[in-house]
Formats: sequence, structure tokens, C-alpha cells
Amino acid sequence: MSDVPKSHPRYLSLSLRDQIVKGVELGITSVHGLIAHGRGEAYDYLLCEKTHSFAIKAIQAAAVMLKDALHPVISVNGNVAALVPDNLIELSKLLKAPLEVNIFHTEDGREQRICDYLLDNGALNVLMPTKEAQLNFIDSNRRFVNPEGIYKSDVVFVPLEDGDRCEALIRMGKRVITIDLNPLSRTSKQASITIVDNVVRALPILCNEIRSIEDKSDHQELITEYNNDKVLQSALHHISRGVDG
Ligand code: PTJ
Repeated sequence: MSDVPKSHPRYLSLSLRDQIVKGVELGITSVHGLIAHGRGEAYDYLLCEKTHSFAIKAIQAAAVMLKDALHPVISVNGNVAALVPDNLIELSKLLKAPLEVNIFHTEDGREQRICDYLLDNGALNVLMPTKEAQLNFIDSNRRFVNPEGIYKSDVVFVPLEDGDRCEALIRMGKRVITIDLNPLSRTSKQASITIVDNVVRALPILCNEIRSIEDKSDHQELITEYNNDKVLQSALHHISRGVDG
């Protein structure tokens, strides 16, 4: 990182800021992504920048759901492309699932730059949005999807989302797994599984969890017993306790 010493107590947080800024400079992250990142930072601060047991519970259920899926797809926006490209690529390889570029803020060439960035970093299968396949119940740029990806998926992994598409995907009968530091967001409330954690911490744990699942039938109770409302309540409880304390 430019001029912040490794010994700085906020080094990790500051280096993530650098990664997001680099994403904007490379033209893969939207400038709006900086604001979204700041909101995430605020929630992360309230979560003591730790992965909590409610997140682990969600990660374990997510791992089984993804392993169990017929057509899992990993949706990629400008923020996660900048923050966790290697983890997304690893997840895609573990699940033999495509990465699909899907962004909210339209900017000339950004979708292609995200695709190229993932391929340059070793991705094997990156799908692009098309005009042929569109999601119902949504008007934004996010409605344009790939017929071989999100359109035909049964489980969509959407780290760091903005709400309207999550709702549309659920209404179309798909299951949605999200990672969102904000347990109050529309995405968090709508998703089948919400991992309330930072993508940079949660994704490596999710990959390890998937690797450790040998027989997925042994783990089905992790899904049947999973209650997303309870997970969100636990996260909120942690946040309010932290604020009070
Ligand atoms: O690349 P695009 O055009 O698709 O745009 C991507 C952003 C993220 C800008 C867009 O989806 C957006 O505006 O999102 P929102 O509505 O700001 O929501 C982003 C959510 O992600 C918020 O609830 C944040 O708290 C949360 N968040 C931000 N950074 C992280 C995060 N959650 C997990 N890990 C993070 N590092």
C-alpha cells in the first residue's frame, strides 16, 4: 500500500480501501462502489471486524446449498471483482460454476473490463449479460442476464448486492445466497441465506467449507434447520449490544 505502514492499527481496512480505489482506477469498480464500501465499513466496525457464529452458520448452510445445486452461478459486480477476484475464481472452480458479470451502474465497457480482469486472474468460465435473457420483476441494468447462467440457475450467489434483483430472483423461484454486512438491507431480508460478514473474510471460509463437504446428503439438516430471520436477528443483536456497550 502506498504510504501506510503495515504496523498501522487500521492497515487491513486501509488496504481494502486501496483495493477498491484501484478497482475504480482500473475501470472495473463504479465510483458508487466507494460509497457502498464505506457503508460496509461502518457495519463492519459495529461487527468488530470479526466473523461471528451467525455468519459461520450461514456459511455452512450456503456451502451445502451450493454443492447441492444443479446450476449454481456466481454473480460478480464491480466491488467484489476488485476486492476478492481470487476467491471468486476459486469458488467457481470448486463448484464448476460460471462467474457471471452483472452490474447495476451502467458504464461503457465496464462489464467487459470486469470479464477481462477475471480471465487475466485465471478464471475459466466467465459469462456476460445478454439482451436475449431478461429477469422478470426488475427494470434496472441487472435484468440483463446470460441464458446459460443466471437465467437458468437454481441457486445464485450474489455477494454484495443492492436489493431489487435479489427480490426478483426469489420471485422467479431461484434460491439466493448473499454476503452483506448490513443485516437490515433489502437483500439481507429477501435472500434465502444471508452471510452477515465482510466478503474478504467470508469467501475463504466458504471455499474451505465446500472443500470439506464429502457427502452432501450428510449435511442436509444444515439447510432444513437454517432460519435466515434468526441469523439476521443475531447479527442485529450483536450490533446493538456493541453500540450499547
Ligand atoms: O458494480 P455495480 O454497478 O453492480 O455496483 C455495485 C454496488 C455495490 C455499488 C451496488 O450494488 C450498490 O449500490 O450496492 P448498495 O445498495 O450500496 O449495497 C451494497 C451492500 O453491501 C450494503 O448493504 C453494504 O453494507 C454491503 N457491503 C459493502 N461492502 C461490503 C459489504 N458487504 C460485505 N462485504 C463488504 N466488503
